[in-house]
Amino acid sequence: MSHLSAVLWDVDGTMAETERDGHRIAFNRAFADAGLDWHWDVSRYGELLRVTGGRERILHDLQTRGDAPTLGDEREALARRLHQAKNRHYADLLAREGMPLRPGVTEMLSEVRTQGLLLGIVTTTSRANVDALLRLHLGADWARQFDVCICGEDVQAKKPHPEAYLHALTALRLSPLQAVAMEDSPGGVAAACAAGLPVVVTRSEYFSRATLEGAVAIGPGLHCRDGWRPAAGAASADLGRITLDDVRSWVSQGDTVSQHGDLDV
Ligand code: XBP
Ligand code: MG
Repeated sequence: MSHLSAVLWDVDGTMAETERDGHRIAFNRAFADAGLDWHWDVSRYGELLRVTGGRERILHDLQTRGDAPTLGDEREALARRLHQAKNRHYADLLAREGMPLRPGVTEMLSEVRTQGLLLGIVTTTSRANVDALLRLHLGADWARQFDVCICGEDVQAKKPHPEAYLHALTALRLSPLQAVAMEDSPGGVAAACAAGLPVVVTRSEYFSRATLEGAVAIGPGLHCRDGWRPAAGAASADLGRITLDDVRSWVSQGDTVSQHGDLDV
């Protein structure tokens, strides 16, 4: 077994399926508020998820629109305004309608805490969005339950750049092999790998068939033991979910797996 000291969590897609029925809806509400008849449907939003960061995603989409401002400064200002409105709608939507954590996440979080490991958030979403989600499940003082929380505002370069992970390791005074990243997307895996961290992938809706390379384990979610590569061992089989011991075992094996999907989003 490795001397695993910390578990670092991505948020969107990994802790909760926030994209399709959360961020996407909030973007569309922000467009409507601004009097724009733009709409990101489920499929278009999947394509746009290649671009990390909501403001960056809007800027990317503006390049395809004939009715977008042509001057760079105006585009930047519009993207910033729409993104701020989107985040307000996102917080409102979550407060009103809720947003469940993915099954098995709560159990893993409490196992990590109970066994005395450090717990971190490493996301490049806005801090307000992390707050909107985690206050629902962990209370208004959720941040106290984490030893580090790196968000989009804390980095110059968003994932797949490793900066967010490198900041977290520095803050925790750990070397990459003392921690593990929990991720769901190719960009997240790339960010963690580039920081030298082992990564466990719980595939999310939008990345269910995406190509993933270099993870220590890839599976459908923490709630089930079937469908994991490498297979989950026999040790925690009676619990019916992925446990911290499974994660430790994958990290200490140190082998990496790749899955080449038939759909790259
Ligand atoms: C999440 C993102 C974010 C969210 C929207 O990436 O890419 O852009 O879609 O949030 P990760 P913001 O799961 O790697 O953190 O609008 O705050 O960017
Ligand atoms: Mg993610």
